[in-house]
Amino acid sequence: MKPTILVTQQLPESVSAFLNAHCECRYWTPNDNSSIEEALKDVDGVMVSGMPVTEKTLSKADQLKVVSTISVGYNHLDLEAMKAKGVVGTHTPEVLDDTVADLVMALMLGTARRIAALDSYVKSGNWQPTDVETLFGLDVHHKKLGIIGMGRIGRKIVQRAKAGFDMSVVYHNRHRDEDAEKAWGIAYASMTALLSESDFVILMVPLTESTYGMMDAAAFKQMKKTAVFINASRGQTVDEAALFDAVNTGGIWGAGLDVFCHEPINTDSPLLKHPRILTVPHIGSATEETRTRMAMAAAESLVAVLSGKEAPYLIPEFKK
Ligand code: 8YV
Repeated sequence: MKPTILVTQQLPESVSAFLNAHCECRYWTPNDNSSIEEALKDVDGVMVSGMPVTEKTLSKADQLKVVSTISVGYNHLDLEAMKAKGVVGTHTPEVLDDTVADLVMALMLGTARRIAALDSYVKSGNWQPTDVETLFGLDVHHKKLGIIGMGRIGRKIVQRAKAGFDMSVVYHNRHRDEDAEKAWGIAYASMTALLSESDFVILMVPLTESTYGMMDAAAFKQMKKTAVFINASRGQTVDEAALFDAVNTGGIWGAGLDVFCHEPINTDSPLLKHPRILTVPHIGSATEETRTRMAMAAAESLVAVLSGKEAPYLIPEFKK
């Protein structure tokens, strides 16, 4: 008999076909009449994306064996509550690394060269030859890049920054990575050195207790006035009021943001009003190809767990 699973996310056809071949699929969305707790009552697995999975969510999930999230980040999953229920978690690292690194480069270039503001300017019909100087941006090439968090995505950013833009790169990480230093010609730096020396500071860390709010007023104060801050990790790693203040008072030059403390961000947020803050709606991995790869990776991991096989992408905290 096939296992029963709950799908809480729209999936590409190829992924639905794969799941249908291996499982009885049920579907649930937050607009349904039944609660998620009820919907999870008698299923063996669940596919989620950003949906929080808490102790309450799992309160009736006595048959559940696996939560498979279509994301590399898993801060929305309560791992302890899952362990208490004997449920394992899988996620989707690797398949999105290049795509997120591409978006980070786009944010760097887009912020430094003011692409969104200039697009609006041209389309406004107010293009004046004399305005040009006020629209000047900053160079990216040959600058110093500081990456906080040197995981898989960090390495992909390094490749692009080095090969494409001839940047010098420093990084800060929980663990020093001497292989990466040798392979890519990058240097380890303390947080203080990285913040005070870098022209572009990229935050690429998972959201944990120790990274929550790590970019605060004190951190922004250490940055150069000409520096650009980029965040494509999780919004809660940044004190948004401090970031706005830093850009608005000239403490730093600008910021490019893919992620926010609350998503969708409230349209009253001052972050959305500043011309040197570029924003996109959490689309780091959102290309057709990569989102399909992520959904398939999540589906394969879910089916592997339910077939008693080793899941390709078990969340590290569940590895023996
Ligand atoms: C997800 C992401 O697709 O993978 C992650 O951790 O941030 C995105 O790529 C997104 O979180 C889905 O909600």
